[in-house]
Amino acid sequence: TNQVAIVTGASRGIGRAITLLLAMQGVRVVALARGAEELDDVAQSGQILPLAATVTDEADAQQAVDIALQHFGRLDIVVCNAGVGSFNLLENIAATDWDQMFDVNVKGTFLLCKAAVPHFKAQKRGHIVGITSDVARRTFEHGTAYGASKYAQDALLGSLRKEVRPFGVKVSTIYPGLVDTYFNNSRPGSAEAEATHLRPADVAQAVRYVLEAPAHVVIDELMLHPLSQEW
Ligand code: NJP
Repeated sequence: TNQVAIVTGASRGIGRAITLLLAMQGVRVVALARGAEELDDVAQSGQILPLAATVTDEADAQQAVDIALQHFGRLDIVVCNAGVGSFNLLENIAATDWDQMFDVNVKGTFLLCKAAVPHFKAQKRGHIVGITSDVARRTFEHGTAYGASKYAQDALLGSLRKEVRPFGVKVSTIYPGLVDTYFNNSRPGSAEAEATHLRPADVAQAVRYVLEAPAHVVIDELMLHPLSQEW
């Protein structure tokens, strides 16, 4: 494959696993995160171009698209993965935390899609993959802010799917359950998480699967959970 992707939230967790799996398959990746220096060790192959940027800034999102086109000469895939969450009773959620969840999870997805879609429509091809959450499809205590942001991100992607389909552009939404990452100040790799959580690589395989669908097939939605998780 000669393809080029942008992956957001690529420094850690799920985004890093997606970046590494795509690179292993020969996809060249603009790997966007605020802490892109965490990718320095894997950037040497030349397959991965770390980009220190924030998904919440419109100019940064546009820069990611411009760099893909200038440095690698094309853009085929964007993976909107960057996300943050904090969990509490509604009355204990700081308004600043609410804003951050909506800025990163919803506006971040919006801004990268906004930058990439004109290019995808013009070339009549492209694939947008959104990493949302199973909580885009269920409600839970302590999830008023995070859950609302994931429902919003999911609605954005679902609406966009209808807008771009006539142009041959695909939107696939991935809904993971619990994943063993740095999310919400976790420390991945514990023995307990082995049984109760997906690995970041499991979600990366789901992304690979939707990307490998034949040209005439779009996998609209894909949900995955650890077998132990009731949801
Ligand atoms: O989280 P974590 P995950 N601009 O904390 C980046 C969803 N999800 O891999 O900027 C650009 O290990 C941050 O990089 P940095 C979740 O909602 C998770 O679990 O350097 N990047 C880091 O690379 C999210 O959408 C679970 O700090 C920004 C990455 O995001 C996605 O999976 C369950 C950024 C976060 O890595 C990946 O989360 C589920 C910004 N402004 C859905 N802010 C789960 N873990 O259980 C943050 O259903 N990042």
